[in-house]
Formats: sequence, C-alpha cells, structure tokens
Amino acid sequence: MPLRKDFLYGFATAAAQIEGGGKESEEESGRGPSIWDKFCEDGRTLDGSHVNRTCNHYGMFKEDVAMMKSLGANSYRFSISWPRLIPRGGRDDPVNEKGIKFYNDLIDELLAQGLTPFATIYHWDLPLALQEKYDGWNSPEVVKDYVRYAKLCFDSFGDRVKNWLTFNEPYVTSILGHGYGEFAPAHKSNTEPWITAHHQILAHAYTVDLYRKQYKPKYHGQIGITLNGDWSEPWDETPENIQAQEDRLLGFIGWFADPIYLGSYPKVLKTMLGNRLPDFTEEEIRLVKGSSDFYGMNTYTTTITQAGGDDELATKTINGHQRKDGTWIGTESSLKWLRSVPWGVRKLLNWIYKRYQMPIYMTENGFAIKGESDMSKEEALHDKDRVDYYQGYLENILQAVEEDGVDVRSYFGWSFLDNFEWASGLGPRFGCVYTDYNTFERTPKDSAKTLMQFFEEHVSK
Ligand code: PNW
Repeated sequence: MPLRKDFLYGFATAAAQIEGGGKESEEESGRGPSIWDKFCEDGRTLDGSHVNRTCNHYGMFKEDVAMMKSLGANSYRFSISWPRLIPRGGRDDPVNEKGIKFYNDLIDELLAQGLTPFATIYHWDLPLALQEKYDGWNSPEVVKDYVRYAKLCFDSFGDRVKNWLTFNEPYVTSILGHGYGEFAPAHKSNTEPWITAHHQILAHAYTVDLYRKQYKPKYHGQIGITLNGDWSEPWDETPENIQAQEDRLLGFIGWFADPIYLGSYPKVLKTMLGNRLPDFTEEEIRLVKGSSDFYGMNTYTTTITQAGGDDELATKTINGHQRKDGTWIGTESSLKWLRSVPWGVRKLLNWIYKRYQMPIYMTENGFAIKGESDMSKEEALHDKDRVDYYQGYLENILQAVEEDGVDVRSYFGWSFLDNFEWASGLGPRFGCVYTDYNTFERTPKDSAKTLMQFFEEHVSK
C-alpha cells in the first residue's frame, strides 16, 4: 500500500527562524520584540547571531514559495509570529495590520501555487511584553491572551488555512526555556516546566474548543498540536531498564499526549513530581481530553535509556540515563541530542499509534551535518549525510505504513532553508536548501531532491 492520495509533503519552518528581513526591517514591519529578541540581545546565542537577521523570508517569501513549488512540494508548514500580529501581545493591545498583510500575501501565494498551507500558531516567539508583564507562560493570564491571538489568526486566515497547529513542541518551551535555561526566556527552575506546560495545554484546549465551535462548521478545517518525541530503547531487557524506558517515553511524550488524547497526566509523572505537577479541574479536563483532531509529531533521533538517571529537573526514573550508541552518526557539538537512528522512527510510530490511536501528521524530521557551516557552498550542496538520514527515515516510515498499518498523513522535512537554530545561532544548517547569509541567495541541496523524489514515487496518484 503506497502513501495516501491526499498525503501532504513538503518542508517546515518557523517565523522567528527565517523571517528576519535585514536591517531595520522590524521597525518598518511593525513586529514587536519577542522573548527571542531579548535572548539574542543578552548575548546568549552561540555565535552572537540575532533573530532580526536570518534568511529574509519576510522580503523573499514569493521566491521561497516558488522554490518549494519547483522542488515538488504540495504543502508548506510555517508559523505565524504572535508579536508580528500583536506587537505587545495582550488581548487589548493593538493589531499590526502589516503583519496581517504579510501572512495574507504568503497564504495567497501558496494557494496560487497549489501548496496547502499548514500553519503553526505558536512556535516559541512569545511577545516580550507578556514576559515582562506577568512572567509569560508561568501565569494563567497568558491563556486568555493566547486564545485572543489564535482567534485573530482564525478570523484573518481561517477561510484559507484548513490545517492548524496550536503549539509546536511545548516540551521544549518548558524544559529548555523554563528548566535548563538554555532557550528563551532562559529560566532555570525545577518547578516552572510543569506550570508552563500546564498553561500551554490549557491554551491549546480553549483554542481548539473555540475553533470547533465557531470556525470548523463554516471552514471545515482541522486543528491539533504537535509534540516532539524521540524513541528510546531500553539499555537491556532487565525489568528495571524496561520500566525506565517506558517511564522515559511517558515523561517525555505522555506528559502532553496523555492528557490531550487520554484525559490525564501519566501516573508516573504524578508519582515522581508530587505537587510540582498541577491538576486540571473537571471542567478543564473535559476540554483537554480529545482536544486534537490528529497526532502532530516531530521526531529527530533515538536514545537508550538506562535506569537510575540523575536529572535534577524531574526525578531519577522519568528520564533515566539517556545513552547513545557510538556508531550513530552525530552532528554539531551544540546539538548533542541529535543522532541519525533510522530504525527508531518505525518503533516510535508504532508506539504512538498504538497508545493514542490517532492519524499521525509528521510535522518535522531532519538533520544538521557536522561541520557543515565550515564547508564551502559547493561542498554543502552535496549533503550526503542528510540524504542518508532522509532515505533511512523515509524507508522506515514507509514500512510503518505499509507493513505495520500506521496511519501517517503528512511529512515535512525540517527545514526548508538553513536558518536560525535558536541558541545555536546560524551555525547548524538544517536546510534542504542552502542559505548564503550575506546575499540571502538560496540553492537547493541534494537532500531537497531526495526528499521530493521519494514522495513523487510513493504517494498514490
Ligand atoms: C525543533 N532538543 O526543536 C524545533 O521545532 C525547531 O524549531 C528546531 O529548529 C528543530 O527542532 C531542530 O533543532 C528542538 O534539545 C530543539 O531535544 C531542541 C531539541 C529538540 C527539538
């Protein structure tokens, strides 16, 4: 059985990582600062780079859409920037009409070229004013402001965007942004991750409720959330390591997916975290349970879990020791977590499909090659490690669909362009298309062709 006729495929990006716009453009475009502007201005990016200057997608979106089209994509996953639409972010704050126009133009261009828009409402760029006003995701106030922002998105773009993601990877916001302090807003805490996650889940649920009641009946779109999750293999077959592996998957993926698809946080989290894990009221859980029309999945790698980890953020068994196999191909040292492990994606797809029983939209998967930023452009265009990564992952995804019966409905490679890789700056290059950061010239790499050729061959006509 080949992939579904209506399978969506293409590339994924996020606003803060690609829009930039060159010198002074933010003032001209009216975008407000996000927590990532402050993160950059505080000198926290590895190479000193700034979200203000990335790929100039803001000025070049037409060329970008044309390139995606010429490569053969049938869909595009992008994110909408909250501070571009509402510079100060709050529910009573003014709207930036230039921001609305930018996304209208992008969406119209996509549709004119025959690409299906797949929009993420929140991909990490919280308006800075909300961080300063009430401590951002730590405050329940953010839920109301988020819902108003989402409503503006539906009112402005809902007639043309039929595929919505409320949040990208709330795990990363909570653990890296509010636990380890490696991402904006750079808080180090062993209580904030669970509070900020809780507020993201509630904001998601209220937004989905709003969409289903007010927009779905007229627009017939679908809405869900996308969660990151990586497979983990037990260190050995002893009961303690098998238990540690299961706890790892539940503490990582189940933390969000269990309440959303099954109606409560995993027991292991409650046991381990005690009162650090907030409770949902009965009314809230009625909204949270079943609040995603599909399972949105971002995945990159695999680990091996050994019981008895020492993660001070949670407790020992939630994370366990996360080990790697020395033969797995790695990437830049700033991305320690990323290894190419193609067989892991098939196991993960099966685990997710069995536990949550939802159609799966793969919304991110990709690789950055070690040393790519030091390569000449010519070298970087022949990105063999990335081609191998994609071929390996895609074969395993196909097996999960054809042999195991997993219902996969989309695949977006991360990423379209080399772009701003958050705290790592412009160093790691995840793009299937090469970005020259001086001229903003784009050139497709071999992997862009590999990826699109695969779908050309395997999607039913
Ligand atoms: C995802 N980790 O982020 C994001 O959705 C993208 O914006 C990002 O560029 C891409 O993956 C590549 O990193 C992650 O530390 C960031 O495990 C960090 C982790 C996982 C995902």
